[in-house]
Amino acid sequence: MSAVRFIPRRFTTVSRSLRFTSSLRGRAGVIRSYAAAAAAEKKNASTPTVKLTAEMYPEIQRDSRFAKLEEEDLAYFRSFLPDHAVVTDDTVGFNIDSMRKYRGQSRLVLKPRSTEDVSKIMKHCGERKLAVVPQGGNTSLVGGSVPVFDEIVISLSAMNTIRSFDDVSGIIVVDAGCILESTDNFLAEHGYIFPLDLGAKGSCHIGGNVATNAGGLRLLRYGSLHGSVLGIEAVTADGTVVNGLGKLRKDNTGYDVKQLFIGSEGTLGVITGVSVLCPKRSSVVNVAFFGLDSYEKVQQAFVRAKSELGEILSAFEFMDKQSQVQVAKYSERQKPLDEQHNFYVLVETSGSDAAHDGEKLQNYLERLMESDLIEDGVVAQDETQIKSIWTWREGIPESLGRAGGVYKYDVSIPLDELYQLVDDTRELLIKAGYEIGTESSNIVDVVGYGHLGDGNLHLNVAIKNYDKKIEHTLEPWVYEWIQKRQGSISAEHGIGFAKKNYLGYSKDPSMIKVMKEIKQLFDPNGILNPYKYI
Ligand code: FAD
Ligand code: 2HG
Ligand code: ZN
Repeated sequence: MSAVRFIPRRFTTVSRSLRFTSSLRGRAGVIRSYAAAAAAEKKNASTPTVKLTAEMYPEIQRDSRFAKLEEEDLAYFRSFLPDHAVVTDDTVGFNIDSMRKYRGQSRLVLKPRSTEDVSKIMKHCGERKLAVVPQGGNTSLVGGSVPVFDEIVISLSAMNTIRSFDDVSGIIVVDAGCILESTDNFLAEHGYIFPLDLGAKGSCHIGGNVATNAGGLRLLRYGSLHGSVLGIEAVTADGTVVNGLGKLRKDNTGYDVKQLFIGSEGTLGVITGVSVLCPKRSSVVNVAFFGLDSYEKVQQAFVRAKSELGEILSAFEFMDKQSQVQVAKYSERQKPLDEQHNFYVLVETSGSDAAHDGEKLQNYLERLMESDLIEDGVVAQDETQIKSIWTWREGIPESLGRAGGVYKYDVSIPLDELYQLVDDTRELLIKAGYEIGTESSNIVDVVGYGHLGDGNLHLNVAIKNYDKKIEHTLEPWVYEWIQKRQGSISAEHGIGFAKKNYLGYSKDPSMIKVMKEIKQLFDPNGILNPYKYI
């Protein structure tokens, strides 16, 4: 790649503004601190620092309809699973979530190796009324992936085989436990790309992605998993294998049952296999990162990106100044720009003609500069710089969690009011008497960023210690704010434990009734991921 491809007026190249070193980490690095946190917790298992969910939320009681695990159950699981797949002594990392906000008390983690194993497990649990939690990479941001009480964890981590790939159609069939990044690396070797990308890619599973209907960084380009997932194989509460692992783009024969599993968060069945339509990987990718002084200008830059970059636009991420301050504080990475701008945008193009795409991006950036929409920016000159800028963006959630914890709100609101929620939240907390960002205050900052192209804001209130008083100041106030604007209280992370009581702020009672009927049909005893969702 040539040294300097785009130098719009007042634009600096990344290579000039940043001193890149060979120690730049890959994008998977984002999630490693969570793994480190879980490892630290394991070492310190006798005095864990994450409080039990049951203690934090004493209003939730264990459901007495569920049986308690007995020696006979363990003996049964050991009759068909190898010893290392029946984990009873090292369950801490499976009980604590990635935000270190929730902690269950499961004494058993099962690691099935096949759909048949899952079916046997579920048949037994169904008959015995033993509650279970399907778990993928445990990167959930809503407390969905960890037990609340003593539910058995069914970890899909040992089911990680790519079952088939057709390099004409681009259709891949995978075990649910395949890690997103590994699957994407496999596809890259064949010139294809997985139609989903997110900061937790190094840990999250395809099954978990489908179970949460994950959105991520390129939904703008590739759409939702409701479109790209072609088939699902899942095991329901009584051990029945629902075989819907079709590989057809078009199939109008009856109800599209697989759609129910997409976004069901482990409440309807354990997903064991998934077939996905993957697009061709773009041969030319460009990334620019620029600073703007107002949210109004961010919106204008987005509208112009849609018309001026058109079909090559593949991501449009926005971030506020506070987010940059936090990443800069905790990250050893090189910053793309200093923190003097009020807002930042990462724009990515993906296409196949270097000259055409480069010219389009350069023209777009120059026109934005001429219209005084952007103040300063950088354009990546090679793949390392592209990765580095993306890593910076993807590092925001991790950096925000460094001080202790984060109250996270993942919302969809009409674009014109999207950022207003961040300002209003800050004002709410100040009026309630909280100090923000001082040495002695528990609240570190109130931050907004997200997938502007999808109308999705991540409001994060970073704190040193989880505090019920702060939580009650924020909730249900945030959800009421969303409801008034007919927004969604969960744009991409799901409902899990965190938002279970607030579904009504986004869903009509008639819809919730149908959801409960569907749950009853698939899981009449409610053993699949209880205390969550509905
Ligand atoms: P887990 O966290 O293990 O589980 C999530 C839920 O799915 C749980 O309810 C669980 O019971 C259920 N589940 C998991 N596997 C199965 C299965 N095989 N069958 C049935 N149910 C199952 N999310 C986004 O949408 N967009 C983002 O950009 C994004 N970025 C993130 C960045 C970071 C740093 C982190 C930590 C998280 C991010 N997330 C994002 C949230 C999370 O990564 C996604 O929700 C992801 O899809 C969860 O996958 P997982 O394998 O870790 O599932
Ligand atoms: C992202 O877009 C993820 O980075 C995580 O969805 C957002 O942590 C969050 O709030
Ligand atoms: Zn997101």
